[in-house]
Amino acid sequence: MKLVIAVVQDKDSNLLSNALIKGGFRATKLASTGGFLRAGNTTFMIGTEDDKVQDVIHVIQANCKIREQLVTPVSPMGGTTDSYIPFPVEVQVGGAAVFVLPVERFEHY
Ligand code: 2BA
Repeated sequence: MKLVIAVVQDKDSNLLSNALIKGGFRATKLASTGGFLRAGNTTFMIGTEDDKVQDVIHVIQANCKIREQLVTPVSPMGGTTDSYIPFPVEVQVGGAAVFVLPVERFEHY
């Protein structure tokens, strides 16, 4: 068994939940916060059999989009703060950051 952990954008979380249920996968959604943007995102924990991992990844890929987001750095990249004018830069967020972990033991009562 494997545990798939996927960090996705909030905008994709309902679509992904529905697609996982439709695909017969069990999932838990956690409210999370990105360390870089400090904005809300959603973390899915999906426990599944080894041979279904690729199917789960396909469902995630099909339901999570890449989006551009503007972020204003709080300090200059390595320079002095004299005359520093914060300038928004664009970063690409998503579709999803996916981790696949081995599960040593799973019990369900
Ligand atoms: P955040 O940490 O808020 O990152 C949002 C986006 O900002 C990232 O998109 C990436 O494009 C950019 N970014 C992040 N750290 C950066 C850095 N040090 N320098 C420049 N740009 C940076 P994604 O890579 O698609 O990540 C989306 C969210 O997925 C992340 O939100 C974080 O919550 C999670 N994530 C991504 N990689 C992770 C990892 N290796 N471990 C744990 N969580 C991860």
